[in-house]
Amino acid sequence: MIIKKYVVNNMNEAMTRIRYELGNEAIIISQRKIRKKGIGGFFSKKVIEVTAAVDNEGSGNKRNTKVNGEKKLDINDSLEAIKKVMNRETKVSQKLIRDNSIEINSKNVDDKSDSSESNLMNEMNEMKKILNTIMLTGTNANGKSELQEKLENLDLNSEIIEEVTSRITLNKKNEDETEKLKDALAQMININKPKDEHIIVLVGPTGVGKTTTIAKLAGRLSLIEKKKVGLITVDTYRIGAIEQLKTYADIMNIPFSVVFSIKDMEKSIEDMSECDMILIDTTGRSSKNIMQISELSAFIRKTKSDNIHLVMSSTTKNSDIKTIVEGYKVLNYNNIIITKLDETSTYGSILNIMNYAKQPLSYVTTGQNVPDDIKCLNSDEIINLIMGVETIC
Ligand SMILES: Nc1nc2c(ncn2[C@@H]2O[C@H](COP(=O)(O)OP(=O)(O)OP(=O)(O)O)[C@@H](O)[C@H]2O)c(=O)[nH]1
Ligand SMILES: [Mg+2]
Repeated sequence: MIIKKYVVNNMNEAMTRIRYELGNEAIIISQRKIRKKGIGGFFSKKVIEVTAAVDNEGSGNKRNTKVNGEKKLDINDSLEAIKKVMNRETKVSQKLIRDNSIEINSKNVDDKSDSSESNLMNEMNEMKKILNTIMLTGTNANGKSELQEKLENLDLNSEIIEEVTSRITLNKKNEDETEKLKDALAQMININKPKDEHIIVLVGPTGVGKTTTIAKLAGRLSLIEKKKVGLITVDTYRIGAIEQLKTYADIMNIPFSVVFSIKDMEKSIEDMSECDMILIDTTGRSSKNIMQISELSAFIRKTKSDNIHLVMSSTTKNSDIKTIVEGYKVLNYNNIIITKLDETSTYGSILNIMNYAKQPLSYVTTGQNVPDDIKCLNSDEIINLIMGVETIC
């Protein structure tokens, strides 16, 4: 059996498309007015969603959909179940199908007792739920589900798409697609509301915004929260790196120190013992360069900090995220900062990074302005960004 959902402006359009695509044998299983929900469809005008089916047994067109690892949803099996429900209530079903509707009310089933009427309603509601799941997760002509295509457009990677699809399929709540998607995303988001830790170290690839983020944090803590903040850099590698952070320290009038060797680290931290917080900037390194990363690791161990934030740009290619996140694991980072949200228009990378790093998100940065362009986002804000409901300009 082939089952297809059409979103059309009127029933004429639906009938034309159904006859053309599925043939004269096709039956209409349901029709309902919807406001095109889901990603990008908020506030749009009402359309009709028509679900039609045609029996093509023997065509060998049996399709399975991977739902969750080994568990598979067989569309044909599910449709068989639906057919059984429909056959059991032959008279009513046939009348409803002739009317192109499964919207049942008491007038349609006058000849039925109250209990059989409510049984029928329950079964039909079950059927609707099964159909919704099939339409959402079953494959279309491109071999992809409607949901999969939507999630790909949000720039989510294939592992996350599989996990989201699985969570939605297993979600038995009576919610629409958007709510189920929100639920699935919420379960996968991990946030760490930053506490006032004594020593904070930022690590990450070159150019992601570590130094700028340190300056933003220093500005926020010293100028707004009136804390005593000290800055340390171990970046003696890049020309101009010391000057860059020193300039911010001078503007904010806060202590600043450069650590050239591992043994200098303890001394610099001791010199800042009066500070409430010490922010340590590090050299940007390629995660593939094991030598450089282990050199950095020696500096970080000396700080005795257990607040290591991995800084990553939201513009990082999906294929590179895993390499970076894995390469930096030796530094034992326990927070993630995602920068440059203003430079992208899809925010799936937030979830991609969090999912690979398996560490909570502490901050995001949203522009070059020091100290303004840094934020702690809550779960709803992240979901809205990922789903394209909100954006950062
Ligand atoms: N658009 C945008 N640019 C940013 C953001 N954060 C930092 N930048 C810019 O990114 C560039 C690199 O920033 P840095 O702070 O020097 O990056 P870094 O990670 O310290 O770089 P290295 O020390 O060389 O590894 C600068 O031009 C920053 O202004 C942000 O949130 N949005
Ligand atoms: Mg830097």
